[in-house]
Amino acid sequence: MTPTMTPTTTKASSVTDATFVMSARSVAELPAPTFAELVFAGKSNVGKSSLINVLTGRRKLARVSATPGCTRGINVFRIAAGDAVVHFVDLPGYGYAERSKSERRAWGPMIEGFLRERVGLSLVVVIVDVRRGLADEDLQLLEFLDSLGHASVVVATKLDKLAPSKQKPALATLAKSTGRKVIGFSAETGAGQQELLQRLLRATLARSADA
Ligand SMILES: Nc1nc2c(ncn2[C@@H]2O[C@H](COP(=O)(O)OP(=O)(O)OP(=O)(O)O)[C@@H](O)[C@H]2O)c(=O)[nH]1
Ligand SMILES: [Mg+2]
Repeated sequence: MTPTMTPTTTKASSVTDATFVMSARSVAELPAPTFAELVFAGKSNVGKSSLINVLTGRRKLARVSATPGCTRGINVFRIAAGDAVVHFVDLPGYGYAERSKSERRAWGPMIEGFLRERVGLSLVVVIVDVRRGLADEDLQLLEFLDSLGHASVVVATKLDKLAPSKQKPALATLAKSTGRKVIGFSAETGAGQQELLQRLLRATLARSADA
């Protein structure tokens, strides 16, 4: 099935509806790729679920926890913004040592399978903690996305935890080491929210133009 999207404008930047669709334990369980998928990936506890809640304006849409490893399955949300309807996909975080061995072994193939197989995939948002910079897994993920030809954007979150004078240099360092644009973000202050929403909308429009 071809993913269908019918956005007609880039003006609308706010989410008008957001609902939880499902939590899948495997790629096979996921719904048919009817909607363009915007995917959120990154290390455990960086703030992926918090970012989804801020973007959608729903405080409790995605479960957030101070304990790493909160998001276990592939969580899918249906999001309406203006004329566009897309799926946000919250992936379980990587690099969480406390997971059981079998869970850690299952993570790689599940995410790899997801990134290889989902034909509706429009953009992968790779989220890093601005204070911690890039982990090996982040770089590997970015390389993997490039090899698959998937568009990606790096978001450096928890910006509020850095002194204002340190924010720009930290973002510049990340941009240099990833070789791509980095959007600074904070779930606490809402910084970067509009810029990221615009980027997500552009990705869905680009996809619908391709279809
Ligand atoms: N100060 C600050 N705290 C944040 C921000 N984003 C997330 N947090 C906190 O970081 C912790 C982890 O947030 P989550 O959104 O659950 O992180 P996650 O990446 O979804 O974590 P997993 O599902 O375990 O992979 C929570 O205690 C959040 O409140 C932010 O921008 N600023
Ligand atoms: Mg999470």
